[in-house]
Amino acid sequence: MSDVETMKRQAAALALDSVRGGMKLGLGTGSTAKHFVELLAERVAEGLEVVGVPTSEQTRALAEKLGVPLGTLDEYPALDITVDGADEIGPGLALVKGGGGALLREKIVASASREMIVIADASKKVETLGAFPLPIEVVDFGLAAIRRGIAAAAKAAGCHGVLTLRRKADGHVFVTDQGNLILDAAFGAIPDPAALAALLSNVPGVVEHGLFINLASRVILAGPAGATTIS
Ligand code: ABF
Repeated sequence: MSDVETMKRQAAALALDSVRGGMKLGLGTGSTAKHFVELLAERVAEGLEVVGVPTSEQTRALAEKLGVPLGTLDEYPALDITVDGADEIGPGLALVKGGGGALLREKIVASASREMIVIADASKKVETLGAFPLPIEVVDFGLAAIRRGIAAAAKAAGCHGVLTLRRKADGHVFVTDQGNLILDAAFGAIPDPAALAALLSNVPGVVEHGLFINLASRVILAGPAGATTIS
């Protein structure tokens, strides 16, 4: 396993320490969350009783394959803990998420959880959000008008940058698990994430965006010198 994968797994293992029998867990998406699902499955095989609610079809398939009992958010609308990765972690535990395209379900599941634990390698911590393009999930109607709405909202929050329609490696347009599209907004820097989040949420056609404000309760960051927890 590479050094960075070892760090991700270490962060995932530390998050697992917070899991108790009987808990209902939101299961995140991405390579770091994958480590958590794998470690959780080992504990389930040893007798730990939990129910997982996956944030993507990808995570559902992995958890099913590994034997983690699953339920839906309709069956379990109040979750104990969600453990998920992030693309950037900024001041105040504000996050950029959605590089994996699962931001909508991730945000719904995290919002339904008493606690959201973010696990990541130390490279994800930044002073200013925005170097990672911000994913914005939009409906498949009136894309040109939606782009204009997003640009105006971004300008009002002091952000400027190119919006790129996300495509898969084969060139086909990327479609989310909910059947929507993603515009990746290369702002470079987001001076006021909370303001941008509120403005983007008001743009007709924007289903959700990857700014997670006041959702993470704890971040476990694993670096070469060990892990630290920020809360
Ligand atoms: C999910 O996976 C996303 O919200 C985020 O985009 C991504 C992080 O992936 P990784 O853990 O592979 O860096 O958590």
